[in-house]
Amino acid sequence: MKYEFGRRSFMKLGSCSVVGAIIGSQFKFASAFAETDIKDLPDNFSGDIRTHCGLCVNKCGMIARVNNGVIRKLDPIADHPKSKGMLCAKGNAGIQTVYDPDRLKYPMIRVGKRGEGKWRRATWDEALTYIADKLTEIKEKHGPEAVLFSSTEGFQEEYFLRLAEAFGSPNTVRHPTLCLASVNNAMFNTFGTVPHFDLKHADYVIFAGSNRLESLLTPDTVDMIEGKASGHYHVVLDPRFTVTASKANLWVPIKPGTDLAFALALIHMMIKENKYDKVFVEKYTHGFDKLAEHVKQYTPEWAAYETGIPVETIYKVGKDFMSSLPRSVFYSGRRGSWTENDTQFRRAIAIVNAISGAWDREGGVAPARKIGLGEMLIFPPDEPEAERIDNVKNEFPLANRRDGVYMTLREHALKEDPYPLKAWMIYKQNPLQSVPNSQKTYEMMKKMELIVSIDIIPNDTAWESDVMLPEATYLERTDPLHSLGGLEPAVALRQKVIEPMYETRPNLEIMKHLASKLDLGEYFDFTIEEWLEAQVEELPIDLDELKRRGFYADDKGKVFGKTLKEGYRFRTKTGKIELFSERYAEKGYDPLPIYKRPKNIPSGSYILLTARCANYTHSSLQNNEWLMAVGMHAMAHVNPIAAEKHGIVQGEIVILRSPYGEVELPVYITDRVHADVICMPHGFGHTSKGLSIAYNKGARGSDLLGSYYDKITGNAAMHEDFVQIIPKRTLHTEDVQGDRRKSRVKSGGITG
Ligand SMILES: Nc1nc2c(c(=O)[nH]1)N[C@H]1C(S)=C(S)[C@@H](COP(=O)(O)OP(=O)(O)OC[C@H]3O[C@@H](n4cnc5c(=O)[nH]c(N)nc54)[C@H](O)[C@@H]3O)O[C@H]1N2
Ligand SMILES: Nc1nc2c(c(=O)[nH]1)N[C@H]1C(S)=C(S)[C@@H](COP(=O)(O)OP(=O)(O)OC[C@H]3O[C@@H](n4cnc5c(=O)[nH]c(N)nc54)[C@H](O)[C@@H]3O)O[C@H]1N2
Ligand code: SF4
Ligand SMILES: [Mo]
Repeated sequence: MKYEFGRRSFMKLGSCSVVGAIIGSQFKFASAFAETDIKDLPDNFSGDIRTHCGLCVNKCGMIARVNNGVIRKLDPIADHPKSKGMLCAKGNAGIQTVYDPDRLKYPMIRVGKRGEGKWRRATWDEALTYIADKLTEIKEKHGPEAVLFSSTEGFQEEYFLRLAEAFGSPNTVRHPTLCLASVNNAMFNTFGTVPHFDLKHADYVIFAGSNRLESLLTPDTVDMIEGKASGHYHVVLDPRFTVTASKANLWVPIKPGTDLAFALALIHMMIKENKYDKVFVEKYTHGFDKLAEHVKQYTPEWAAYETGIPVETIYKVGKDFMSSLPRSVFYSGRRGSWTENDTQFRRAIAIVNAISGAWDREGGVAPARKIGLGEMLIFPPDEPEAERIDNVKNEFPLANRRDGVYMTLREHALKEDPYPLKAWMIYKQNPLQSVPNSQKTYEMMKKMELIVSIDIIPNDTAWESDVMLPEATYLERTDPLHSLGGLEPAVALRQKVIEPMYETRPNLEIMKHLASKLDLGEYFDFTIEEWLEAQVEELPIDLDELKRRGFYADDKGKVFGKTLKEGYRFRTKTGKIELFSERYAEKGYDPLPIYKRPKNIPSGSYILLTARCANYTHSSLQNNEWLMAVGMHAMAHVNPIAAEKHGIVQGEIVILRSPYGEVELPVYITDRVHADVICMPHGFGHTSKGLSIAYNKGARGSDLLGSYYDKITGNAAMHEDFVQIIPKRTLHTEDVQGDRRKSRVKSGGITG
């Protein structure tokens, strides 16, 4: 399929930033249907339908403009409390998700060797019979625990997890231990809840990483933009000069893995200078004296040495943070899969916010609200008999058991410890890209007699499986309601805006059909409409009204202070905000965060970082032609000092080599990246030949990463790896993207 204007001219509109609205209006919609057989398009509807985007975790509210069964345009819902009028570039380009000629259209059964790409089209009945027979055989021989069910969040994920439960397998593994398990654990064990940040009203915000203008998160992205526009001060600690850093008042290019030193020094300053909120600390927190004693050692001078940040900058941030209290916050971040000590870093962030007096106030950090939903009364499956293969209960006693621990689960599976895994059911996940150390994932796949992937495109992992099952996309299916928690909560309805194309089906239909073949039909004895009716029961509006509005929000807005009322008990061991974590102490973890210096960088090597770009979600959207047209960014970002050391020139192809693998990438030399670091974008380098656009563009980070993880939560530690850079002495033929921001930045400097 051809797009009608050049990549370069489109890039001028602004790449790697929030350019959604522009994209939506620039493209000729007719181009979306080239090569799609018109007879496959249902033509049963014209009009606007309110629904929710499904292209990343955010679930932005949107309006689909449909004409004669064809989606013409996607627009944001202006007053949606979660997305606040935002529909990002990806959201706008979501039409292409439906009309991508490469999408999975029919159930496919592998005929050649795994990964060879030879498939035959099957009917649903045939494919599901094939899967059910194999699963039954495995269950009889090895028990239901021999089947692994892995998945990533999504509105229909609960039906997948329900099938796992009904089947009797304890082995579910979800995305949190690749993502935010450390953040959640640290927040929960400090506050008894995972709080949200009022970025719209906070006068002073410190972001560590948390690249909110590229790694989009609603409502935080919109709130921070509005906060900035009204004059708030933002500090970004990041080894890269990100778009977020470029809009901040101060960029602090910190040495990776040393943020805990910075946070401890901030606590040190707050206590030493008596700028913490004494009344609050006295009344609501536990363990202050121990904290004060503990942080005496962590001076700004010491932190300057560890982090590479000039000591004056640390003092300046500390002073400004303290003088803006209580409207100063240290933002928690989302992806905490950084280092082996990440949970302790997030604990230090929690402690800053706990002693600052910003808790549960406007412009501070507060518990999320959630709107209650009714529940469908259905038959609950029995608890699985077998213990989990990853032994989370004993190895990570404070981790979420149902989420499992990806990194150690794979080790257990490889060693068949204490039993083998024989089948792998995958829903909405691409572990070959998203789990570090792809070599080990391939090894684990070899152990499997059956691999099934339920996806919408033949992504890398699906391509290496035995059966690919095509789910209908988020625009073609009606999902269960979701109550989106936050400072301004909402109930989101995703309803189909067109009929499912080809032979795709919503996951519920897939699960129902498979369950009936496994003799588990009784667990799925309901329809999506019945499910919705049961859920909507608790709301003050009925389902028809909800379908018209697309979402429900109460009129309370942001509510602060509930936890400050007399007699409130925090859900921690002591009932108070725990500066000193009693649960950590009980389980043998450091109850106060202790700094651990990152490993020394071997000579000639660099810390590998993988980063997101606003135009892609992980490894999901690289086959979206509209988004690829905006700019690919699949380059190794290298600091000029490193480039000079290795004699590398702009645009040259280099090999990045780690102990686990090597990849080739063109180089982009820029002082926007710390001299100790090589950064590559996450989610590129697809090996699936089923993806005609994404195939073999860029490289996969998972091929270079090892198997490190955080000891408290098991969260993958993706910034513990080093790579060598080896020039190939060949030039990349495409133009290297111009460094438009260069003149405004100096490495190690301050930008405003
Ligand atoms: N466009 C887009 N948006 C997304 C997603 C997506 O795939 N695409 N994914 C969503 C999901 S699931 C998540 S979890 C979030 C993730 O959102 P974030 O938590 O923001 O995660 P990242 O973008 O991975 O990392 C943010 C920044 O951390 C920096 N960094 C790396 N190491 C260090 C360090 O040691 N110290 C400091 N201070 N900074 C460091 C990186 O350079 C990077 O710029 O984004 C969400 N939003
Ligand atoms: N190197 C590196 N690795 C990382 C990260 C990183 O920054 N760097 N980030 C980590 C983080 S924060 C996270 S959350 C994980 C995410 O890990 P994954 O959840 O594996 O993320 P994706 O790569 O987006 O893969 C999602 C898959 O779901 C498919 N899909 C999309 N929509 C649908 C749908 O409606 N139905 C079905 N059935 N399938 C669908 C997509 O085609 C894709 O194959 O990755 C982690 N891995
Ligand atoms: S892809 Fe963009 S529009 Fe869609 S949910 Fe995510 S942030 Fe929102
Ligand atoms: Mo994530």
